[in-house]
Amino acid sequence: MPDSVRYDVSDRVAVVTIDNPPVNALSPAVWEGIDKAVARAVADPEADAIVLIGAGATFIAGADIKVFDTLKTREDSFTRSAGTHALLRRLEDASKPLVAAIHGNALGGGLEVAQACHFRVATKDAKVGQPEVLLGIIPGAGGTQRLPRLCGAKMALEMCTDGKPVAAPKALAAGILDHIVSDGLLEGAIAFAKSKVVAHDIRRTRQIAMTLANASAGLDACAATRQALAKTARGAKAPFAVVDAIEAGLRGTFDEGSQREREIFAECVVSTESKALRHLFFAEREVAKVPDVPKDTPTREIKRAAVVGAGTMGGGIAMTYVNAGIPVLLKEVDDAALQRGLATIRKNYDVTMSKGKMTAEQVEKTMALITPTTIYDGFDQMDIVVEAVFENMDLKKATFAELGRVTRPDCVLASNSSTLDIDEFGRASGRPAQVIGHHFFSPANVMRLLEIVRGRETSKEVIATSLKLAKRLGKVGVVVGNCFGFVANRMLAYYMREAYLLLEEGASVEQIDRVLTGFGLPVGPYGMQDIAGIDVGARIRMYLNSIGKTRAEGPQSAIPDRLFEMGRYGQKTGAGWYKYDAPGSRNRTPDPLIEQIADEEAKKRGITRRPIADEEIVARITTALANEGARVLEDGYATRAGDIDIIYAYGFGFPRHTGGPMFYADTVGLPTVLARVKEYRARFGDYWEPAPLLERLVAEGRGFYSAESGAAV
Ligand code: 3H9
Repeated sequence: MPDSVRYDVSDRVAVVTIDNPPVNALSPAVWEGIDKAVARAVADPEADAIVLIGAGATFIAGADIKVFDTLKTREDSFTRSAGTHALLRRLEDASKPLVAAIHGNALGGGLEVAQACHFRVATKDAKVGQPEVLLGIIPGAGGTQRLPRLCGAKMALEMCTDGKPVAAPKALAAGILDHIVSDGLLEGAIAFAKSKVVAHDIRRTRQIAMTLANASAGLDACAATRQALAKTARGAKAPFAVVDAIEAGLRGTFDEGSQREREIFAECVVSTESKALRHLFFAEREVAKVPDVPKDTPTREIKRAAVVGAGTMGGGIAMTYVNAGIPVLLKEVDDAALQRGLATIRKNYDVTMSKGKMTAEQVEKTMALITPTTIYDGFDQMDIVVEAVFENMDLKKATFAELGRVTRPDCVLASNSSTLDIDEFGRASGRPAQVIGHHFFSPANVMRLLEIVRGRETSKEVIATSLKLAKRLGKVGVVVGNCFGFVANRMLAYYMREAYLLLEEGASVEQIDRVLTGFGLPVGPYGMQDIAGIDVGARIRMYLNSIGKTRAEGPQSAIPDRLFEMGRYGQKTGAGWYKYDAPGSRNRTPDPLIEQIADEEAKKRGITRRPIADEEIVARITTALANEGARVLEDGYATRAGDIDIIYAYGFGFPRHTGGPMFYADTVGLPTVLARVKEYRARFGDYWEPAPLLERLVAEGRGFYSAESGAAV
């Protein structure tokens, strides 16, 4: 038997322990070990029942995701899944009560193994889930057939399409679990197993009858789920595939449903969507590893924080800290600004409360962690200060100079700047080693990305502290270099340049937004600007003009500045790229005025506007991102292509099923991407210049990730 599965007998119960750190993933050896151990227990005269338990902090977190890379074709995957299905059937057919004892997580294949056991007991804080959809696949070890038999199709559909884990008490009420053990999981599981021996009780999930009424309600739930997914899962296939598999089990027998599950799983696991999502899973774990910042770098504990500026960003950042239980001193210049900021925070919490996500008591407790102030008293007690004043170099430098005076020497001084030079803040503070960028994305209390910008002199301790803090704040921290716009906004400038030029050339605001949301973005570039504020970009352009720079090479469209001059800042003023019912309203309609302005600007630049195909919009925008991403990588401002993909997935909602802009470029094929850059150069001008890294990779037959660039999308 492999080392990863142990066999013992305790009190006439065979205990099969899975010990495959860190998360007891089901590697081929673990599958085999479980199979052999259960067979041994069935044959063991010393054992009357069997308990399956995980060593360490968890039960089983699912199949070993890396193993999916070895499945090259649909046929291969289909054939191999027959083995898994047969193995689980052998477990289920065990002639002695078989009990899964769950702590930590039973996810994916882990929950499917538990479903094939006769009973499931768990600790109160355990979680169970079918997160396969988040990896672009469906449960492939019987989960689409057994789970609906345990908890009903409606809940199974929910769990399998949103992928979110369910807490043990809820799982118990739903019938997924049979018992919650208060103390001593193993002892409790053994006692439970013995009670089943006495009662001669064995329950095989696949034999739970699916009544006509249940099947019919289940089919209704399938139809409703498909309808809901059409809005929430645009562009993704796996969520729909999982509904198909569950539906097959409602229409046919367990065996027919299982056969369909295998076919669908085999299709999904070799899809680009699944490869992209698996890539993001590992990329998200890689970002925490910064090559020159060793794992054992000392970090500072953050017990108290101050936020300077209570505007939209400052308020959201303060909420992020107090939500994580870290008290915040919130500073503004005067009482009026402070009260405005606090009122917005209160309003946000009221919305959360109205959705039932927080109780009134929780809101009061959280709000009480914010201490408003207009002076710097108490800043000498802070472990970190986050500066979130207006995006203005002089103002920020003055703030950092003050922070250098009022804080302790070991206090981390973070800036929420979205573009400006962190090193200038470092110099102004007199403590450059302590200064770092913490670029939050709006709304700061919601968006998961934290761009951690290291300055030339930022200490490794401050970087390691920031990464640890990001996790505590519930963010995905990605360390980037200090260039204008850092990684997220530097690349975004090229995305926006193309969006503006496409408009001048003949596409409409609605077409561009429609095409890009169809591609999977939550909001198109124009809708996004109307939310963020057209004035924000305009002020950055003005600052850049004043220092003789532009954000992205190429023609600078005058249209956004014309809107700015007209006071059309977006949703907040009731007009921007769209018209809104009223200032602050989200109800928008297209505005013919934009077309008129686009016509005028096109004429000025000698462009004859033309119909633009949807495909050209996607190709121009994604090519601009990949080409600039290659430059960012070559210049060393991002550590890995995966870091860029994570930044775009979490900062801008770049569709996860594409794997991010760099992975997407690989799936399109870098030769195609390079050919497009060259074509655009010929059509539009030299500002479309291939990134040297892109040219080199193509010459070497490689992609950003692999030697397999050129796979079909
Ligand atoms: C599946 O089960 C399909 C089935 O239907 C069967 C079909 C036949 N495999 O996240 P962490 C690694 S699909 C391989 O930092 P946490 C991870 O990369 C699977 N590796 O810890 C990391 O490695 P490193 C369905 C895995 O405490 C280390 O473990 N299951 C796997 O923050 C620690 O991970 C899922 O989708 C895996 N399955 O969170 C669950 N899981 O240290 C995926 C983790 O080298 N896992 N690793 O960077 C999770 O959601 C989280 O890891 C978990 C722990 C919540 C378990």
